[in-house]
Amino acid sequence: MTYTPPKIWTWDQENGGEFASINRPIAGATHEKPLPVGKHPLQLYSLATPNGVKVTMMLEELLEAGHSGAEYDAWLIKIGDGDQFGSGFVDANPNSKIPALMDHSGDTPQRVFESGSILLYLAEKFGAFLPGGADRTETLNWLFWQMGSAPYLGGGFGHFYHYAPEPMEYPINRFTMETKRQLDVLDRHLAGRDWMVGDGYSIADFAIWPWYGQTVLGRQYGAAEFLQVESYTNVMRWAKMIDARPATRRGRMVNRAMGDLDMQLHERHDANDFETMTQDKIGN
Ligand SMILES: N[C@@H](CCC(=O)N[C@@H](CS)C(=O)NCC(=O)O)C(=O)O
Repeated sequence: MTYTPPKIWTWDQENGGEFASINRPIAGATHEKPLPVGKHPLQLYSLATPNGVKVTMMLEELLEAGHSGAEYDAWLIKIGDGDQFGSGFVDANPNSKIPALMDHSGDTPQRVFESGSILLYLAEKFGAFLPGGADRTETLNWLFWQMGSAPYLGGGFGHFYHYAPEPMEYPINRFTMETKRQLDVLDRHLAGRDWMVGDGYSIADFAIWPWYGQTVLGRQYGAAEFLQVESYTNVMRWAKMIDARPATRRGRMVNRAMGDLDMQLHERHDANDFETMTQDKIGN
């Protein structure tokens, strides 16, 4: 099947595919909807996709480490329903993508969008998970590596292997090649080391684990066998180590709206919510 692009591209709203109902060639709000604001200074508007989980696993680790100022309210943004195009959300993130954070602790509310910017903001605010000196630069190297790389894994490989209306050899080959190359980059880097940078947990791990760690753990796109994830032994060891942490489990639960009901905490307002407010306990 060949395709000849027309002289001018036009928006075909009926072109199908998993995300046809939310994809648009224009930005901005589609409807008026202020964002809710809870009792804590930090207000997170998110969904437990890998980009959302980066932030919730960091917030839960901050709390676990005793940073009580990291208490937060997490509100569910259903991107399939178009919540990211509400006026309040667009004010928090003009790019209409989760995660978005509002920090109300100062004189004027501070918006923070892009998951990498949020991780860096929290690291600097709490003086945690970002080492100094040469390791700071190395942490930022890997943070920015993730921001540039994951779109090939998610938007490229994941989209064409899992979400596209039909399998297409050319894009699947192209993005599988790149995804496996990226996994090999990580596997070589993680040989003989526990963490992405230095000898401790950092925002580089928070950024990379939800995408690449969860891919080798077999949680993404039903692609574990296709990608031969077991062969990335160093990534696998690191992924399992982080997966076993209680804060990782809590971070994965926050704003989760699919899968096992006991893992779905749609909104998080209090540390006890993990015990009492999951969907298996409160139903729909
Ligand atoms: N570079 C962004 C990517 C965020 C992103 O792609 N979020 C997706 C969910 S994982 C989203 O909100 N999609 C909604 C949409 O595209 O309308 C970040 O790291 O924060």
